[in-house]
Amino acid sequence: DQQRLRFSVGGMSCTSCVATVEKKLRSLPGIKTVSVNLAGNFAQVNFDADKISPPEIYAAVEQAGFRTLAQH
Ligand code: 9UX
Repeated sequence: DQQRLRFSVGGMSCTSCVATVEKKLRSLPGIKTVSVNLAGNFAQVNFDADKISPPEIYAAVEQAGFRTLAQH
């Protein structure tokens, strides 16, 4: 099933940071759409829950050097 996930991303201070986060997210299996908001410090993805989970998505962004926090 496709699901939407929105989460805070800490440590993005420029458009290059945004590009890094977007590239990382797009490289993951099961990610369908990616939107990263610099001013709002958040990211939103649509993903296939059969292929990837939110903790795996957060871990990938953190491996790229940013902090994540789940949003409700
Ligand atoms: Mo440029 Mo963004 O060094 O943290 S990539 S500020």
